Parts: sequence; structure tokens; C-alpha cells
Amino acid sequence: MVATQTASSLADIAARVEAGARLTFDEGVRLYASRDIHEIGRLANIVRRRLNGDRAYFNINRHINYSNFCVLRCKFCSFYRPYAKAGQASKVADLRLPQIGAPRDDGYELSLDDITARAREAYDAGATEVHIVGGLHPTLPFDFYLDMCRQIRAACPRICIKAFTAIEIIHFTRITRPRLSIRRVLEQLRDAGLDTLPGGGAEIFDDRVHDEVYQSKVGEQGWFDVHRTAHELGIPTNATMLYGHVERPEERIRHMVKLREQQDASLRTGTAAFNCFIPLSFIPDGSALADLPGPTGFDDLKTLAISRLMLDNIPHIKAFWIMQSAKLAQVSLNWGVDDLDGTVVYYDITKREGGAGNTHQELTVDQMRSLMREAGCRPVERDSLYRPVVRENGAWRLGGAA
Ligand code: V47
Repeated sequence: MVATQTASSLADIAARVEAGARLTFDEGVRLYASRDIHEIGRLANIVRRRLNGDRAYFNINRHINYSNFCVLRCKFCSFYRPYAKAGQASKVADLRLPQIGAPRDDGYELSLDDITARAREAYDAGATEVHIVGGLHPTLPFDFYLDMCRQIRAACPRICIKAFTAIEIIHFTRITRPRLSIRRVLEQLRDAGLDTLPGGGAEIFDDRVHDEVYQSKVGEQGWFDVHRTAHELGIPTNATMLYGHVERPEERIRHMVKLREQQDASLRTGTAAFNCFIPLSFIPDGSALADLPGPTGFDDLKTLAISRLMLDNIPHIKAFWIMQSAKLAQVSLNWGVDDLDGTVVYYDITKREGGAGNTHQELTVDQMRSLMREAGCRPVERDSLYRPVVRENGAWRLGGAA
């Protein structure tokens, strides 16, 4: 009985989703207020199938976190290490490949050769993308990041270099002398080999939440300036939302609406736009907000599904299984999600066991495919632009329609 009542309370929204209408802010808030997770999932799946059929995408990628030194002190972050404190012991940790994943309680920064070796190792293992982000390092010059792109491009000619959150891009504008504009930073990175920008650093576009949790970080305007400029330059990007800490449902919906408006504008200019939206489930372990419980599975599923419903103009909704868990990410394929990131392999920024957790976090291609098939989806390996990848005799090429 209760289920029927709650379903009927969403009946008008259901009719509008079925008719292909765009949901309003108020409707988004009502979806969050509903406990009818089945109906929300059913509606999200209508939109998922409309946009992506029965395809579930994944890519063979490698995450590289080049340094955890950071000038910021965001309360949600368990990754950063203060530079001065770590510097007393060893400013530059020259981590050789076999040490990847070794527990450490100090800061590190990878050398350019290490970063390139990790990218090359991934490339040789079949990766089509490297996803590179780090803290805002206080002393590395902009040339370090340009050389990083150049060296990876030379070592891995066909790999997609997806690198640097909007926050890092703004940081680069501040460390150059004379200061470079966002446009010039992006142009120089693109000329050095950068292909796309990841969606990180968005958190929640709201002043209250910003001031409470990541006060000294570049806010919403800076994040949008970077992504808008990237789109104008023909550089595709992604977008994220970090949920499940101190924000309220209305603030999540407002975040989505702001992204939807930017996507409308980017699509109008026609050069590039957001490829996908990734809701990031807050992992409290090891952060200054470790006393918070973090989102529940119920909240994770609702958030992924509501994202699909609100962001009708962003083609893909991605579950980052590192944060939602592989099990829940699989379930989410029936709650609006059409993309799982990715094989990953190593990930430093969040570790379920807290700061001391192992950084080796990997799903194999076989695991990925069987998770997707079991969920009733057709697995499609994609490149960073969602073009199907075909593998033959140990090599890969872009295929036709998926
Ligand atoms: O920018 C930091 C977030 C982001 C925590 O673009 C946390 O394809 C949860 O942006 N709990 C990095 N989240 C990850 C990211 C990403 C991941 C996968 C794919 C893509 C893409 C982007 O993670 C950070 C920050 O917003 N984050 N700490 C935490 N404790």
C-alpha cells in the first residue's frame, strides 16, 4: 500500500519523463523527498535507454595521482599532505614502480620519468586513457605539467591524456609569471598533448557548503570558467558532484541544474561539451569529516538515478565504482547509469580502509563485462570520447556503431 501511495505521488513526474520533458528544480527536490526508489530507478532507466540503449560502457584506463602535496586543506579530503611537514623528512619521494601501493604516511611526488613509466606500462597493457590528477603542489613549475603531457604523448602516442581538474588549471594560472589566462594554460597543455579534462573539483556549487567544507578552494565560478573555456577550445570535459557530507538535497539539485544550464550553452556553441557526469559518493575515512557516516546505498542509488533524470542533456552518467563499490555500481546500471569507470588499477585519493589502505584497486575487463551482463546490459569498451573500441590480435582500433 505504501509503495502504491508513493508511486502515485510521482505520477505527474513519471508522465513528464515518459513524454521526454525536462524536469524542474522542484521536481528534482521531490524525487529526493520520495522513498520510492523503484519508481525513481524505473524512470531513470527510461532516460538511460532512450540515450544509450542497452549499452553499458567501460574503458581500460589507469589513474595516476602524481603528488599528494597540496596547499589546500579541504575537510572532505584524506589525500592531501602538507608540504612543509613532509619536506622535513623527504621532499621528493622517488617512488619506483614496485612500490606502488605501499602504505605510507607521508607526502610524495612522482618524478616525470615515473609518471611516464606508469603511463607506458598502462599503454602496453592496453589502456586507452590515463587519468592524471594531484594536489595543488606549492613549488612545481608549470613546465613540469607541460613536460608531463609531452613525455606521455611521446611514449604513448595514441593514449588519451585526461588530466588536471579545473582547480589545478586555476592553480597553473597563478604559478606562471607573468600570469597566464585560463585559455592560454589550456592551449599550452593541449599543444603538449592534453586531450580532455576530468570532472573533479566541482564538489557542490553552493556558497554555504563551500565556506563550511572547502573554503580556500576555487569556487563555482572558477570551475565553470575553466570548463566553459575548454569547451570553447574544443576540449571535451566531464563534471562531478561530491555528495553525502554537509550538503542538502536542494543543493545537489541546484548543482545539477547549473551544470545543465552550462551544457545547454556549450551545446549551442557546438565545439565541445560535457561527456559525462560522475556523482562521487563521499568517503569520510581519514578526512576531517570522518565523524560523518557518508551516503547510504539507498542515497547512492537515488543520486545516480536523479542525476540521470535531471541531466537530460549530458549523454552519460558514470558510476565511479571506487567510491560507490563495484557491487552497488553494478546495481546502478538499472538505475540510470550507463558507464563504469574503469579498470583504474591504482587509486590514491580515496581508499576504503582509510589513509593506510592499499592503492591497488582494480576491476579486470572480464569482471567488468560479467558485472554488466548480469545486470542485463551489453558491455561496450569505449575510448574517452565514447567511441567503441575493437581489440584484435593484441591491438586496438576504433570500431563502428556500438
Ligand atoms: O576532485 C576527494 C573527490 C575527486 C573525496 O572525470 C572525494 O571521468 C569522495 O573527479 N570521497 C577526484 N570523493 C575524482 C574525480 C573523478 C573520478 C572518476 C572519474 C572522473 C572523470 C573524475 O574526488 C576530487 C574530489 O571531488 N574526492 N576526496 C572523498 N573523501
